[in-house]
Amino acid sequence: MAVTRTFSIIKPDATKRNLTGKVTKMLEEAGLRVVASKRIQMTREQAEGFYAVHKERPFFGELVDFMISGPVVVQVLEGENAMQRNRDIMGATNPADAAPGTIRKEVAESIEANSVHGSDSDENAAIEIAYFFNEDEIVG
Ligand code: RTP
Ligand code: MG
Repeated sequence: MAVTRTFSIIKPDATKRNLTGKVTKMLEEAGLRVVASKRIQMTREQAEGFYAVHKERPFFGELVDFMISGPVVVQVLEGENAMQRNRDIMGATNPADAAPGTIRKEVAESIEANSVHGSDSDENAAIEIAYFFNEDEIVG
């Protein structure tokens, strides 16, 4: 299987509770390598642009407010089939539906404060990585 890259965000609910390390450890133990990482405070414009695909959904405003409510850690993850591997360890969007052992089951607070974002296709991973990182910031 090919080694690929995906994009991850450790969301404000997790950074506020000092769980950056715990979440990263779970990603690493799932076979993903952090090849780029930075802690940032997203601007409203940045968050709206990132979530533009969800613009028409009823939760868009709350989602943007939440994503700028504190620092996030944006990461590029590398591994075999990285996008799917990351989605598997993240668990279902709503932590109430997430399987045991997944990040959202172990850490998340609610469907909004669900601790992590992960790209949902290889195509979106490339777009999302380029939204936050220059190629020279990624060291594989
Ligand atoms: P993500 O994009 O964050 O990795 O999560 P996902 O693919 O599992 O979920 P998606 O459908 O893309 O939704 C993006 C984020 O919006 C929030 N959300 N809130 N209140 C609601 O009904 C609702 N539904 C989704 C979640 O924080 C979700 O991660
Ligand atoms: Mg999504």
